Amino acid sequence: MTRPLTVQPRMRALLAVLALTALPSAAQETRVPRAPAAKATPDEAKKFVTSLNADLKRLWVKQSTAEWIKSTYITDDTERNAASVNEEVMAFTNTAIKESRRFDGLKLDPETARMIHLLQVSQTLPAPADAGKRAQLAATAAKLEGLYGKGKYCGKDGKGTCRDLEELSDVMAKSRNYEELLDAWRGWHAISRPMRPLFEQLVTLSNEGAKDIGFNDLGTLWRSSYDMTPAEFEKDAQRLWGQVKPMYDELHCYVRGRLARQYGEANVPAGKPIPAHLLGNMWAQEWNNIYPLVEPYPGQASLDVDGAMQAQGYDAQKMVKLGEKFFTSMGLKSLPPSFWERSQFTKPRDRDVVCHASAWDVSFDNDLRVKMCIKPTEEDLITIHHELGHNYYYTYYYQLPVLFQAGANDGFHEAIGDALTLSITPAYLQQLGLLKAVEKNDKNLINLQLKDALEKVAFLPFGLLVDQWRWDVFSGKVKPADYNKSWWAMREKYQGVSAPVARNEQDFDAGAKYHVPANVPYTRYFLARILQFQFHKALCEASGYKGALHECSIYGNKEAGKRLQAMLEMGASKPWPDALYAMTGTRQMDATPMLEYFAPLRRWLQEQNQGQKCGW
Ligand code: X8Z
Ligand code: ZN
Repeated sequence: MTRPLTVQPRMRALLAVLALTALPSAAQETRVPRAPAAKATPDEAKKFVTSLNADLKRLWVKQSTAEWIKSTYITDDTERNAASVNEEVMAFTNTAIKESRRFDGLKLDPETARMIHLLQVSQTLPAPADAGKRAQLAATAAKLEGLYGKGKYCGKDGKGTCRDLEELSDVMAKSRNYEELLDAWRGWHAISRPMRPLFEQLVTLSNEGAKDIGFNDLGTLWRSSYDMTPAEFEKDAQRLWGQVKPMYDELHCYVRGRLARQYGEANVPAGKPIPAHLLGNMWAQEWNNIYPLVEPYPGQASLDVDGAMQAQGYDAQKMVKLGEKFFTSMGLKSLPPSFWERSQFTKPRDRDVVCHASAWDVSFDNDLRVKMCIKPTEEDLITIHHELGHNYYYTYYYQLPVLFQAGANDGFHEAIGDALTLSITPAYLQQLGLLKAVEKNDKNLINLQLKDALEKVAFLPFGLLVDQWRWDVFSGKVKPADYNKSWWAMREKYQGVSAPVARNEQDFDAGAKYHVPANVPYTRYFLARILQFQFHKALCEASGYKGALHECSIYGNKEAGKRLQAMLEMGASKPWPDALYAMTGTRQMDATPMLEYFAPLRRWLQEQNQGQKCGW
């Protein structure tokens, strides 16, 4: 589909379609296709990608239709149906990739060469050539996501009222009671225990699939879609982490000190990791919900938007309209009527659905949708902008051949909507009547920056570690017997958080995070947190803005809109450094704009942390 979540897109596979005469039929996929006697030519390669695009489109539409139905109505039937289409797609893709190897070493035109490369790295879940194993992998993947979507906690003895992730997350966000938080945390982390054997199977089978198409393991395949070698990409991700880690450490130190005041030194000791259930979020990935506990200057102008949204009767429709208006204010087009008819904005009362937000173009033809379970909160308003960023990418590249219908890299896709949210300033919110006037002074600035940092900076290590862990799992460095131990080692190393109660290898805490059972790569979100500040800076410059980066807003600016649109229209047709260059004038991902944005907060944090025992 492509896109579940924007993205799962890369499970593309297709049916062996007759028109693709160069490809062996699906029934033959178990043998490696041999080159025909005649030598392959560049001209043949061109024809190959032309039919490939047509066939992929047919298959991906079929696949994302099945995925949409499954995600908005989880049953054994819809799971089996989606798994069967995924099987078809995986079979076709495996065969097509092998066939494309005939063109290795030929001098091809850049478009054809890029399409062949994109085909080879297109899957996040490649299947072994063996039909039985392929069917098993597809069924396992569907079950895993289903277990997550259906997850509920019904109290310690299993006999209480059952609560789903939305309800438990609400506790994590609002409760300040240590035990109540622990209960919600523990309850949700129990839903992933039954995933463990399925996940193990998924690793084994998809690794076999990756090998079959020429990659060492699945992690290597995932790291191969960044227009550099997998080893270079690993290094680049660590380089970016090195740029931002000092800022994260400063935030961690300050927040830990404030949490110790709230929950006591015994619960939150200095110099030690923070218990993972105290940060306002099930995975401690974003900390904005504990802003009231860590507010630098209480008594200054309120930054609370939730209250105003609820008081003013903001519903899902109104929130999405507001999101769309941000894009149209920059001169981008309106969403098509079908978006409003076909999206799922709120959680249906009568069935299980995948609530995790996602954006779709189901027919790869401007059939835009979002799937969310929207609540009237600022957090969901931000997520709506995030999802619409995906939809706007889709709408500007849907006329390209399907192999080019993707982000320049997957981090770009995740960064578009987020970049725009950096312009959701107090002044903008005030215009909407969602905030009272916020006077421009130093204290208000620090309050505001800290609130932003709780979302943007706090996320960075989590964004990185999910795949650091999975890459080790896929490479075999981490064995199944150590899944949980190694997960917590990563969480402690990067985030400086610890499990709030003893864990063991019956637990499968990584599985309590959507992207693990749903098999969605996660490094994209780490990249996006950094890229969005690069985009923001470039769009501000395009708009003619000259002041401090953290004060810029591109709302309503048509020049910024044009610059953005030009990049969106490129899709994946060029290597990502070219797209980045078109947008920003640089060819490297770089955290400098993010550091520049948060410069005032960093000075303040450094003062606050003086004399503290930072680190863990
Ligand atoms: O999964 C998402 C989006 C859909 S692409 C809602 N995000 C990550 C997460 O929720 O863990 C956005 C931020 C990180
Ligand atoms: Zn996204």
